[in-house]
Amino acid sequence: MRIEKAEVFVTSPSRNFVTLRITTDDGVTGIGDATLNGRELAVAAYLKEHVCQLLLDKDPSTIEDTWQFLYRASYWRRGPVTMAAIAAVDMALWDIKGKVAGLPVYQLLGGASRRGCRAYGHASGRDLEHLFDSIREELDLGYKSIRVQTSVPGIEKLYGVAAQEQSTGERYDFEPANRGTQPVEEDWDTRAYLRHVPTVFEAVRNEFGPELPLLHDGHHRMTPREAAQLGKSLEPFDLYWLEDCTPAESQEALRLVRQHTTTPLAIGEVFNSVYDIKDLIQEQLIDFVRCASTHFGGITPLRKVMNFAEMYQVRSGFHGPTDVSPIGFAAQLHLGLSIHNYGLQEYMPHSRLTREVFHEGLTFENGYLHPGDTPGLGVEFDETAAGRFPYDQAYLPYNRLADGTVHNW
Ligand code: KDG
Ligand code: MG
Repeated sequence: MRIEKAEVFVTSPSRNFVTLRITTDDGVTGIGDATLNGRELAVAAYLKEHVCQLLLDKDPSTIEDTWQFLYRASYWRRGPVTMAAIAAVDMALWDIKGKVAGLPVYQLLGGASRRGCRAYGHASGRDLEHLFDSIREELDLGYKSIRVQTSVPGIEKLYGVAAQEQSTGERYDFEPANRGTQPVEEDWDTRAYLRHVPTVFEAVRNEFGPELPLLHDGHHRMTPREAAQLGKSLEPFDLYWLEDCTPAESQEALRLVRQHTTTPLAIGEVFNSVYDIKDLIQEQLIDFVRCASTHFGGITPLRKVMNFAEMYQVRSGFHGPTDVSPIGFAAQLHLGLSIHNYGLQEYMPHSRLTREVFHEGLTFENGYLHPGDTPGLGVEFDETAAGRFPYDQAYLPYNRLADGTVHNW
């Protein structure tokens, strides 16, 4: 069997997605996710101009070799654009292998290690009343673990706090990439944040009791000392994890945080390579790997990292926002189901329009996700539906401090 065609699609059903479709000379197709939020066309061009032609006439069964070829032969390794492109090829080849074998991908990865993958939902609110309502809505939907984000007095616009009420059903709006030619500016004040967040977790614990696993995302905004302070002040509220407390480029930052707090730490959604995370795992500076198959080079390297992490009791917590397409999401769900050291999966259901283009096979029942038993990844890409939603430029928002300085987020 040989690869006959490799095509790239950019479509925007609610938000932009980049999809690679590989077709074999036997007519088998495989699909992969190459979406890089806010920089989509760079990956589409990388694939179209530099990768697709390299795939033609190759044997689609050689997943490891193709991965190594794309990674090593380019000389320019790593980086989000390169690794999202390689991820799409990797996923498409696993999809093909599963279809040829007549097996869902998780079976090819060793079979299921659990009945389903426990997922966490997103709750947020501009005040405690709205936050509590939001948590109750998530619990009603079946989530058994909840990420809590909150508005902060003194900060006007804050990323991750729902722009609209959840009951509209269009939940993708929680993490908006704003359409337009310029990113939206938000504001930030670390001292106000550090003062307010522990009071919110105290209130949530008092309202919902000690059992419910609670998570929080710091979006890379703190210095190591500030992150240590937050981790310490959240200890009485027993978080499941504190995510991205410091800028992710600096692995040593987490050493200082770790020395000062027992709050579990999660990081990795912006990582693209095993080299970004290996020291964090080996030195046991983190508890959860937040990498996403889409931005990490696909199933192949993420599986290696999780196997390595198993030796250090570090578990998965794969990034699952709506800018990971249903294909990328399915890819990491198959992996999550198969590995021993599964932790928790972030889950934000895709919008109705997204699901018109990507027909998902997953189920979400009683708080648990399952990728389904359709051969391959279990997602179908509807090219005709995709054509109805042309690319629409969008940017993530960003932060400035009170004096106008650009801040991390
Ligand atoms: O594209 C960036 C978003 O996916 C990210 O900001 C969402 O932090 C996020 C999360 O944890 O889901
Ligand atoms: Mg995050």
